[in-house]
Order: sequence, then C-alpha cells, then structure tokens
Amino acid sequence: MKLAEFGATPAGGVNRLALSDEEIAARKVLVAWAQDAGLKPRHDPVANLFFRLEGSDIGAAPVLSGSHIDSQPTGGKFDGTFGVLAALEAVSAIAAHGKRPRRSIDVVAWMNEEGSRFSPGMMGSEAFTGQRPLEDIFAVVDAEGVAVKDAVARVLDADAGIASGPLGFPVHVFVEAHIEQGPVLERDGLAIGVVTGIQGSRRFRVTVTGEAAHAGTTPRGERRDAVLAAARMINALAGLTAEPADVMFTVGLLRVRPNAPSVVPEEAYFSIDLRHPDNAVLTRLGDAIAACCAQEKGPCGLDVQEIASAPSLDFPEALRRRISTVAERLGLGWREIYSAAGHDARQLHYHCDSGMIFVPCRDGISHNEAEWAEPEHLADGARVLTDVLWDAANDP
Ligand code: HGY
Ligand code: MN
Ligand code: MN
Repeated sequence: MKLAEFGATPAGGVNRLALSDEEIAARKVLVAWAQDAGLKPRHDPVANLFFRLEGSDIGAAPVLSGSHIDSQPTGGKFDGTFGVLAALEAVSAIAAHGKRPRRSIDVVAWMNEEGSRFSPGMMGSEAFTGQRPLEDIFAVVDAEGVAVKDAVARVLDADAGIASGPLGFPVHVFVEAHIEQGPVLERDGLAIGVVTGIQGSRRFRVTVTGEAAHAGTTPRGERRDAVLAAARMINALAGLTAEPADVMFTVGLLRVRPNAPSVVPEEAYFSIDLRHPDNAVLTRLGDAIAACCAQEKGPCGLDVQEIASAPSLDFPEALRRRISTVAERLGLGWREIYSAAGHDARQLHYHCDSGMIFVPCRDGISHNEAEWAEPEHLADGARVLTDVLWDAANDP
C-alpha cells in the first residue's frame, strides 16, 4: 500500500513507469526498509536494485528472489511489487530471527520488466543474464526521445550512497513470487500456484508510411492513408491469429502522425504482442506477420521489426517440487499452473534453476487499475517463499 503511493492514480491504480521519478522515489523507500532490516543495498550498471542478507559462506553462489516495481501506465498495486516485497519480507524475517543461511540471499527489483515506456521489457533481467547486449538496451528511446542510457544514469545518481555491483553474477536458485494475473487459483479456491512454465511470446513494431494530405480536397485515388492501411493490416492479422483459439494477439499501442482530424495520416505505428505455449505455433504465425501486413499495405510503405522473441519454457521439476513440498508443509492448498504472463524468471531460467510462486488476484484482473489481492493470500505466498529461500540457501 505504501509503495502504491508512488505513481498512485485517481482510480486507485499505479502509474510508475520504468526509470521514472515515481520509481526513483519508490526505490528510496525500498532502500530504507532494507537498511532497517540490516540488509546491504547495491545496484548494477542497468539500475537493477539488490538487497543482500549475507550468508556464512560468502563464496557460495547466492539465492536470488524478486520481481519488478515498474508498472504499466494503468497498472495495479501488486504486479511485480508483490514479488519484491515478499522477498524483502522473507529475508527481513530470517534476519529478524537472527538466523544466518549458508548462502547469501539477494532480493532484487529488476529494471524495466513491463516494457511500456522503453520496449521491449525485461531489460534488467536480460542485461543481468547477458540475453541482450548492454549497448542495445542503452540505445532504446522512449516516446519523448529519452534514451535508456540517460534514464539509467539519472536513477543511479539518485541512488545516493548505494554501492555498485557487477552486471550479472552466479546464482544458485532464482524464485519469483507474483500474483497470477488470471482467474484459476481464485476459481479453485487455492492459495498457491506452483508455476510449471511460461508461454512463449514474440513482439513486433509495424510502421506504415503514407502521405499527409488535406482531408477535404484530396481525392480518394490520390490518398496514401496510413491509418486505413494499418486498420486493414490489424484486421487481417486478427484473422491470421484467430486459430488456434488460445493464441494471444494484441495491438496495444497505436501512434498516428500527425494525429490531426483533418489531415490524411502520413504514418501509423503499432505494436504486436503474440503469445502461445507451443513454439511451433509461435514460429508459424510470427513468421507470417510481415507478409500478412504487406498484402494490405496498398499505396503505403511498410516496415515490420521483431523486437523480442522468447520461446515457451518449463521450469525445472526439482524446484517446482521444492515449492509444492513447502506449501504442503504449511497446509496450504496448491496446484500446478502455467503462466500466460511474462516474467523476469523467463530470463533467469537460462542462468540458473528458476521457479515461480503464484498467489490469487481478484477476478484475475491485472494491467488494470482495479487489480487487487487479499492480504492473507499475499502473506501465504510470502510464507511459502520464505521457506523455499531458506531451504535453498542451505543447500550444500
Ligand atoms: O506482459 C507481460 O506478460 C508482463 O506482465 N509484463
Ligand atoms: Mn509482472
Ligand atoms: Mn505486468
């Protein structure tokens, strides 16, 4: 609730975009809470933020747990934030009981998971795991032309007095707690979701180039209307991706230039977010997108860029079992569940054994200001996370 004050919207949601002033203010509160708990804060060159509970064997690869505190523009209080605060709560509780694990435990808030201000998302975890070169990440600009490189420098400056750490280090196990962002756990009346994997996704940006012209005087045959062409493309893409029924196709961003009512649009720029659990389906449909757009372009120019591609994955069985064993031990109802939403754990999966713990959220609503989760569900998730982190931090 306190963190939700940073970027709070009148409708009760959160607008705390990556590397924004709101996120800088929220980081300061996180650091203060961590220091109160006796943890050591540090950041890395892409402004990932870490809080460490030092273990007795400081040479052993640490356990890592966390998520993100950046939000969508009309985001909720819990997406990402729960995972960071549950990890902070877990480590604070361990420290408060004077218990010292063998392996250090690091809490992490990843930079720019959501990818709305700077696309694509998951930049912090991609840089940490070496999945995307730092210069590519730093070169991305937002709609105002601000580059990630400059926005990161500003955040690092604002992190007054925080130690700097390396970009990437060996990790024993990564665990991310997150609200489900779907209706299954609530429908089944279960407290814990043991996440089996994450569906694959491919993201594109399409630029349709027409010609600005007078809306009243320009004859139809002479028009190069970028919006009419984009509309035909989006409609055709919806048809292309209509089957199988569980293909997720979203055009969430559409920018028109000059975006003036009496000017035939000279440019339409739109996003494509395509997701499916079967990599073969994702390959077949994703590879057909450019041709599908080209068929509808008419007299306009067309540029289709794929900006991110991540195959569907299954988390390791042993870590899933570790989570379900803890849920059993705590007497909490659980089930296995597949993640339709993307998470930083998808990047860590290629770096170390990774897993996720879901808790229910009301009506499965997320990426919406009405997002809500019950305190006792959040507490149950944090309890499972605490035991999982403690167990893993004492692995030989
Ligand atoms: O889009 C996603 O799946 C994530 O919530 N950013
Ligand atoms: Mn999230
Ligand atoms: Mn999200």
